[in-house]
Parts: sequence; C-alpha cells; structure tokens
Amino acid sequence: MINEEKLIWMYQTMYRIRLFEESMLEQTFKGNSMGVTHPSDGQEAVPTGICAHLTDKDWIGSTHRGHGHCIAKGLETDKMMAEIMGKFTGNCKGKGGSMHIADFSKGMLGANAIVGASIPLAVGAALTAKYQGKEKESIGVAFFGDGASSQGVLHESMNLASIWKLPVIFACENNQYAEATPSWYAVSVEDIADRAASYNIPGVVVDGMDVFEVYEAAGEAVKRAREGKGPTLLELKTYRYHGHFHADQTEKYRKIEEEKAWRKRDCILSFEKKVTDQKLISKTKLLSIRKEIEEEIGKAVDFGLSSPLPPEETLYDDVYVNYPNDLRGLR
Ligand SMILES: Cc1ncc(C[n+]2csc(CCOP(=O)(O)OP(=O)(O)O)c2C)c(N)n1
Ligand SMILES: [Mg+2]
Repeated sequence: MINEEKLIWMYQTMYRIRLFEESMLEQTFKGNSMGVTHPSDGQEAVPTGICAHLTDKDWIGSTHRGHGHCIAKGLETDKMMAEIMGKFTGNCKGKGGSMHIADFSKGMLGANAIVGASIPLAVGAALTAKYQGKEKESIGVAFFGDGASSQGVLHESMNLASIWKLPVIFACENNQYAEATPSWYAVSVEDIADRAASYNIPGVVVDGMDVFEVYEAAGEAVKRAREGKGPTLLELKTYRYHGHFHADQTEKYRKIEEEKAWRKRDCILSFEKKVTDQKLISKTKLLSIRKEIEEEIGKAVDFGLSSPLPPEETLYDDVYVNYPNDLRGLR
C-alpha cells in the first residue's frame, strides 16, 4: 500500500512533467528555446514510478528526452525552463540547453544527446557506490530508449554490471519508436526485457502507462540493487504523445488511431480514476494540486523569459576543470 504522501507526490510529479512539456513546446514554437526539444509527455509514469524510490544520493543518467527524468529527480522547473531558453539562471548557466540538463546535488548526472550514453554513466556511479561500500544508500539508474537498447554499450554494461553485481537499474523506456523507426521493425525480440537472460539478470516487462505497476517493479529492482544482489533490466512499455522532436510530423510514420489508443490509457487520467474510485485522494484535492502546478509552471516560464542570457565574459567558464596554459588568460 502506497502512503498518501507518496501518492500525492506521484500525481504532482506526473502532472508537473505533463505541463512542463506542454509549456516548453509552446515556448519552443515561439522561438524561445535554444535549439530542438524532445518532449516526453505520455511517458510520465516511468520516471515518476522509478524515482519515487530514489533519494538525492542515488544517481540517474538520462537521454535527449530527459525533462521528465530531471523533474522526477527533483530539479526545479524554473531553472530547467531557463536552461532550455539558454538563460544564465538555468541549471547549467544556459550553456547546456534541453539535452544537457544536469544537477549533481540532486543525483542527476545529466541528460545526454548521445543515444545510449546514459548507460555507462549509471554503471560508473554504481561501481563507485559498490567500491565505497555505499550501495545501500546510492544506486545508479540508466534511462534509455528502445533505440538505445540495440547499442553495444548497453550489452557491455549489462555484462559488467552482472559479473560485478553492481547496484544499477537499466530502465528501457520502450516508447515504440526510435525517431521514425518502429521498435517492432528494428528490435530483434518482442520484449527487450528478454535480453536480460543473456546477462543472467532479471528482465521485467512493465506497463509503463501505469505508475502503480512501474512503482512496484522499480521497488523490487531497487531493493535488489541496495541488497547487493546486482542489476535488473526493466522494459517499460510506453508511448510518446508528440513527435521525436518538437517539429516532427508523426503522421508520416504512425497512425492517429494508434496514438488515440495509447492516449486512452493515459497515466494521469488512469491515476485520477483509481485514486478517486478507491477514495484514496478526493477530487477537490486533485484539483487543488493541478492548480498549484499550473501556477508553478506559469512562473517557471516567466522566470525563463525574464532571465538574462549568459554574460559574454562567462564564455570560457566551466569549459575545462584545469585550464590549459594557453587558454588561462581567456577565463
Ligand atoms: C549514438 C547516436 N546515434 C544516433 C543518434 C541520433 N538519434 C538521436 S535520438 C535517436 C533515436 C533514439 O531512440 P530511442 O532510444 O528509442 O529514444 P526515444 O527518442 O524514443 O526517446 C537517434 C537515432 C544519436 N544522437 N546518437
Ligand atoms: Mg524510443
């Protein structure tokens, strides 16, 4: 049984991600984002159900579609919006943008534009935790997509994590497409979770549209990792409501009926139905949460829009840890 506080957090987090992505898209279309953006609306139950088990001491690695992971890991939406707009008040002082949001203080190792690159980062964090004897309090979670699931780096990482029993979770968000390529065409197995068998680790298929199911499966995987029993591969079947990136035209490669069928199983609507049917949270409470989040995201957009761009003299800041001699003067 999930306690009320956690249930409310889940609802806040899913709705916060949904609204953030919708507002972020609006801003991108107005020309206020620096570069392309990859919305994750539709997939909210995945980062929410997994990060519900994590603390700031646990590490996650994320993808080009990383806003939901950042929000579920506790990053502030105003700083994120500012970052996407390339502003100095952003998480990375406006130099990272949508695909490189990071905050080590929250255990967020960074979104990442290289498909599959979140995976060795999370394994590295897990190796560090194990080496320091801290796996009870610090595990790694790699979020990645169905497209990334065929990258060599995942297979090398699962093998290493298995033989060294590293406290890591491989969280594959199978949103059915890698850009315009459907996973039924590009992936050799029906269930990506089956690939775990090659590495002698559990592989679990999860309904990624149901936050309760995600929460339960992730709970098992987190427990296993913290107990020193090693990694788990979770395949979370989900769907991205929008295109691959903001201006993608989905009608060129998928049918509207398919999208409608997934939208019927929307994670936020099904959560609302379940908690009100079972009288776990009242409709009035849900509405007041929605209102709070709407205000928060409105403020985040205003914060981003009214923030300054990075000053010119900061151009070379944060580029190197140790500046090479010939660049020292530029700092
Ligand atoms: C190593 C690498 N190969 C190719 C690309 C181009 N690319 C960017 S996103 C993407 C699709 C990724 O699909 P998936 O892993 O399913 O994630 P999703 O976009 O569905 O979240 C590709 C091929 C890249 N960024 N990095
Ligand atoms: Mg995908």
